Amino acid sequence: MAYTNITLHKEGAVAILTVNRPKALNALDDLTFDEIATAIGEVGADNEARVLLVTGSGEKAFVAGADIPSLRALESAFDGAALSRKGQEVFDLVERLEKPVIAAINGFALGGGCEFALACDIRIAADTAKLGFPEINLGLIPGYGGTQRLPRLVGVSVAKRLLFTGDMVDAATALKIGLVDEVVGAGELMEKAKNLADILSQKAPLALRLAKRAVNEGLESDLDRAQILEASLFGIACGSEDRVEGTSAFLEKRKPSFKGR
Ligand code: DAK
Repeated sequence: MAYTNITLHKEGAVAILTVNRPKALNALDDLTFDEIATAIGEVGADNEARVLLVTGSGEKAFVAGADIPSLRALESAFDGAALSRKGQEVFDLVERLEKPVIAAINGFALGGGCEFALACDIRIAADTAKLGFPEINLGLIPGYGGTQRLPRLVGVSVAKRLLFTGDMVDAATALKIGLVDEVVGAGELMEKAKNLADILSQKAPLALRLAKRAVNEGLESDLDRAQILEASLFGIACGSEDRVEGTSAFLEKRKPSFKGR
């Protein structure tokens, strides 16, 4: 599939999606959203792609937000709501992809860019990255899931402070508040992110899928229901060939070879 505003390629079992509008600091316009959605479908259908890594092109930005000219051109509240739903749906696809998704945050991750990172499973940031939600300075609020995913990740008080002030935080602060999971030198970001992706690509794909679903869906339920869900998903894992392979390999003191069945 040929893309204009993103690139998608594979390195072994790792698919790498790069938002590629460097002149606009990789801001998300309509076409970019469409292409991200198509790419997620492509990666989901590719049995050889075990992990997705997302990043931004150039050294300056991961994604500097929604495309501001598109936001200015909105003509009505209905246009705004439709745009918001579209972004939400695309980031839901990211969150629901049945493979781990790692965000390699190589620079500014602002507004919609930070919302993109929030929809990923794991966030690794370059020490030069800056993250934040400047929407308030544009007379807006985050419209792509940010007001909901941010407090779930960092807590209500820290989230409100970020959303109300619009202040950017540096990578070290982002790590301290739990907005990212790891900070690495800018020059080694992709290497570190690929290393983690490689490690995950060797884990049992079905179990990864089930673990992701258990966490994501369980967090939206009360503990009793979430544990019933966990038991069901555990049962599904028990029915897999990978469970037989994993437990046998342990007992036979060898490395498991998971097939995703
Ligand atoms: N959109 C389009 N172009 C952008 C952009 C963006 N978000 N951010 C930067 N650019 C463009 C700049 O216009 C500039 O273009 P030229 O002038 O060269 O043509 C180029 O990228 C380089 O940017 P700067 O010259 O500004 O670079 P600096 O190093 O000086 O500053 C910066 C970097 C990231 C601090 C600055 O560019 C900046 O503040 N950018 C805007 C950040 C921002 O406010 N992002 C938007 C967040 S709001 C909703 C749906 C969605 C959302 C909200 C509501 N509804 C439907 C209701 C989400 C909104 C957002 O994401």
